[in-house]
Amino acid sequence: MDLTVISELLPERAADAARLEQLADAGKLPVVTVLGKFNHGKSTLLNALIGQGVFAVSDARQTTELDAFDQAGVRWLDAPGLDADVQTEDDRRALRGSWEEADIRLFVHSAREGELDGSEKALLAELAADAGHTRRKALVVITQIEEVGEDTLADILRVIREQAASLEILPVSAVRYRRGCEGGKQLLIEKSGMLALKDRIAAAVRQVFAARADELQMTGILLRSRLASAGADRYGRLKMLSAERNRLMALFKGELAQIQADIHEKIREV
Ligand SMILES: Nc1nc2c(ncn2[C@@H]2O[C@H](COP(=O)(O)OP(=O)(O)O)[C@@H](O)[C@H]2O)c(=O)[nH]1
Ligand SMILES: [Mg+2]
Repeated sequence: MDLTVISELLPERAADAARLEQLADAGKLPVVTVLGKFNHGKSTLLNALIGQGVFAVSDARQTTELDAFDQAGVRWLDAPGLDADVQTEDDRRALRGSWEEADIRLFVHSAREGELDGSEKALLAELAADAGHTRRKALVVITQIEEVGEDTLADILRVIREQAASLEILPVSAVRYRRGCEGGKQLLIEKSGMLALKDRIAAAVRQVFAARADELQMTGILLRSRLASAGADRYGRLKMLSAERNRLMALFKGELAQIQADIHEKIREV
């Protein structure tokens, strides 16, 4: 399929066309990315998952561009926060890039912030809709759980389960996990929730190539039918214009003949 045709005929499906380009690259590693507001622990979570301090962590806004790290057959992608400055071209491109490139999306929300806010709920709705038509995996990861008490955490999780009803929710603490690893404390590692998250991601990674094949097929079918109807619309408009042109032409010819007849009449009179 020629992708330039899609951007010409279906500008509203440009993101699907960009994703198709990604899917066409058979050698591409499974891509895992983080989504969510900044300062919710996205970069810290990625560092904990790969076991190295690769991505910049800070209280200030750090990630402005896509930052990737390949490890054990997976590409880990750090992206700017949901509240990134979308006025700047870099941020916009990075956000779009992480959305298009990623096979597995970790929606990150800090337990310290309580329930989800409006912009997070909107992003979750987008993720759920996307998962419906692409089968791309999205997991909700609640970070920094050691910062709130057990009861508070239970309350927050109950509300978020209602807010993100169709998605899996995994509570974690990257800090507990690091402490547990450094001190060889198995209980702390267990309580960090990170092993459960790692297992869940590994299972999703194993599904990536099958999911991509499905997505390629489904997106292909969707775009083909949209292109066909856009083409039919154009063909219909062309036929209408051509009929109108023929009508005007006939009218014009009739009038011309009339004028010629009038002139001949006048000449004969003279
Ligand atoms: N207590 C605690 N702090 C964390 C945890 N994860 C991240 N942080 C802190 O939260 C702040 C923002 O983290 P960062 O990973 O840069 O967030 P990002 O902007 O979403 O990438 C930093 O000061 C981190 O040290 C955690 O699990 N527990
Ligand atoms: Mg970050």
